[in-house]
Amino acid sequence: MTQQTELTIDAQPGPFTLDSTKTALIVIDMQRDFIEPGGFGESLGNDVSLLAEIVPTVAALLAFARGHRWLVVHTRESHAPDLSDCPAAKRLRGAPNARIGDAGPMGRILIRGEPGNAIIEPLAPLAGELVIDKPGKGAFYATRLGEELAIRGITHLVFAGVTTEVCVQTSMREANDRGYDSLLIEDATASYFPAFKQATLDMISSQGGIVGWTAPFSSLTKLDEAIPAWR
Ligand code: TIU
Repeated sequence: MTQQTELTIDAQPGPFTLDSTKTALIVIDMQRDFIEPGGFGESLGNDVSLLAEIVPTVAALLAFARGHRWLVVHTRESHAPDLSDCPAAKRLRGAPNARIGDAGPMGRILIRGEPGNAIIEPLAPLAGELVIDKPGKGAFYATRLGEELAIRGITHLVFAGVTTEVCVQTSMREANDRGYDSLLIEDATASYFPAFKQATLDMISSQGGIVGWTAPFSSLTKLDEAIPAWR
């Protein structure tokens, strides 16, 4: 049977309708530097254990996206080894002994190609999926993401990843300015600060969806349970 490509998802502030042939899942920065001890997240003074809790849900969301043949995009926050793409306004954050580019237990912090910069193994990209290295908080800033989406005719974006109020929210605001309709999966995103996560979810969907939509992952899976012939 032909797979139905249009899905309508229960979301805040209202239903989010997408066409799978024009949709991309954007998984933001699920890399060791943020999720494991010894990386950038910990160097900023954060408890990284909070972020690991979403890994099973992000893995299930990846499986859903692959099953529905969405374009899958993974981002990594990363910098060139010579730090030419890391302004002082960014590098001078964190504790003085553990800044971007400094040596850490997983290699140089937030540097492209270092062990700590890799996407965590349970969420590893598959062949054919896009991996975007981004020097900023937003996934569109100084990357080829916009061009990659445009040549594939993508109109709708589904977001997951970390952290909710920093790189995820920045990327969703960039997407909104560029004309994409965006949905954030609530239990597939995390922050070092749970109150910031909740505030961000509220900010995104308030004012009639001023930035986009939010929904729990169950709003997607219940669609497959209702019509198993889609799979
Ligand atoms: N510090 C923090 O919450 N986030 C970042 O620095 N980068 C991302 O959100 N990926």
